[in-house]
Formats: sequence, C-alpha cells, structure tokens
Amino acid sequence: MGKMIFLNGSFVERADAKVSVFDHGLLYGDGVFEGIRSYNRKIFRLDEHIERLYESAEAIRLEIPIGKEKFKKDIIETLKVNDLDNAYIRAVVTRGVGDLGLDPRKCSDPTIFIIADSIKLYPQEFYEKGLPIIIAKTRRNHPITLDPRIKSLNYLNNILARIDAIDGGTEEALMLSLDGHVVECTGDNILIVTGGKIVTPPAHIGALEGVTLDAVIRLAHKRGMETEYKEIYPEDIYAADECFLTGTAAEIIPVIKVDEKVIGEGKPGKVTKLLLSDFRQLTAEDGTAY
Ligand code: PXG
Repeated sequence: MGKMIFLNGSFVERADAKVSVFDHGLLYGDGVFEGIRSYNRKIFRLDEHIERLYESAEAIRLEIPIGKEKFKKDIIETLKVNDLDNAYIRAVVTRGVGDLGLDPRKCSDPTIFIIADSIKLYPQEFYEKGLPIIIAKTRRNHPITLDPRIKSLNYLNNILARIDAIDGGTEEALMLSLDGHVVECTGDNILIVTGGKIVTPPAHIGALEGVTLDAVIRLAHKRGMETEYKEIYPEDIYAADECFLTGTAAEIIPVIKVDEKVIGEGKPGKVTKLLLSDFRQLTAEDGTAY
C-alpha cells in the first residue's frame, strides 16, 4: 500500500524516494505542503487544497514549476498507481537543492513530491467519548513574523505545542496567540457552540484557513445554524455548550475537557454529532473521482 512515490516528475519506490541533504526544504524548512484525503476513490476538496498550496508557495515567493491542473493530475495518478481507495495524500514543494547559505536564488529547481498512503485514523474512542486537550505553553507565531496561514515546512512551533500536549498526557493542544486569544490546535481548527451559534477564531489572528473548517461551516449553514468568526478567550471555551476540532485527518472531534475544565456536559454534544454525521455524508458523496 502506498508503495510508489511521485518525486520530481516520476514514480519511484518508497526506498528510493530520497531528497538531497542540500535541499532547502530540509536545511531551512523552506517549502510548503498540503495534507489531503480521499474517500472511496474520491478526493475531498482537491481544488481548495491546490489553491491553498499555490497561495502558500506564492506567500514565500516559491514558484511551482508546474500548473495547478498538472499538479492535480499528478495527485490523481499517484492514487491510481498505488491503487488506494481511501488515502492520506501529502503534497510537498520545497525550494530545492541549493548551497549551505540561506539565499533562495541558489536553488534552481523546486523539489516536488507526492506521497499517498493508507490513512491512519484517530482512535474511535475520541469520537465516542470526546478528547481532553490542554493549553500549550508554546504560543502561536504572530502573523507578522511567519504568517500561520502559510502551510510551510516550518512546523516546529506546532511540534513544540504537540510536545506540551504529550507532556500533559493528551493528544492535542490548544495554541493561544501572544495576546492570549484562542487560535487553533497543532493540526486542527477549533470551534465552540455557544448561545445556539457556532463560533471560531478568525484566520487573521494566526489560524490556518482550514479546508475542513470551511466545509463544516457550510454544512452548519445548510442546517440553518448561525456561525461567526470571532476572537475568543479560553474562558469562552470553558463556558461553551460544545467544543470541537476540525481537520483533514481528524474530520470532526469533540473536545470534552480543556486542562481541568469540563466543557458542556463533558461528552460529545448534539451539534458536534450532527455535523460529524453530515460531514461523513459529504465526504462520501462529494469529491474528484479517480
Ligand atoms: N490548523 C493547522 C495548524 C493545520 O496544520 C489544520 C488546522 C486543519 O486544516 P484542514 O485544511 O486539514 O482542515 C491543519 C492541517 C497530522 C497533520 O498529521 C495535520 C495537519 C497538517 C499536517 C499534519 O495530523 N492539519
């Protein structure tokens, strides 16, 4: 499963899928990526992921040497070659091979690779009982330093927060902005249900513009629910009726505890469960077939 890797225009065996130690993606985290998922031979929100990949690349002034349509074709081909029905797809573009200096002009050819592998699902228990999370010591990068809307290969900030989660005995950690607002988790957006409304922090405070988040907000609108992008504090989560996370790998995961504070009734809420069921139906029906 997932044996052949797309690397710079051709398919190579997993064991041969290697990049140079001079690749600036490795030396400096100079590159961008996307995590995409396919369900039953349909790729969920492929166009949106490709748009975000090219926007991330543009934000770091990395010119992807192939067009969006070709990139989509290469992703589809990777799934077909590996004969995967349900897959996690990782698309990566780095600045390419350069010298030991930072200067991106020394890198002539971006490195492109696509990995399609069987998806490692979160334990079923998280969906049934909900997930306890902690507030990370590590704060989110401020948008004027490294804009977190760029899905770059610099994930150390999130990895440090993830280590905070592991130290705290949980699987996810909530990251706050420098001024203490709730932003998002290390690999998932966060939403609360409060006063009958769904509220999530706006991207400009340092959250990734999640593809899953956008799909879930659309599903909420279809259900006639009100949604709002609004700055919130941890206290707003403690007082919320429900809290949940969204992400490509997670889909929708209920949050039942933040540090020692129990959220709502301490079990997955009605709105969360309804949206998860709508989301699963959407992923089963919608997508780019291959
Ligand atoms: N916030 C951050 C910081 C992310 O990295 C999301 C939100 C959710 O966005 P999407 O578009 O997927 O709904 C992400 C993406 C992993 C893993 O292995 C997860 C992500 C990225 C890289 C790895 O869990 N999530």
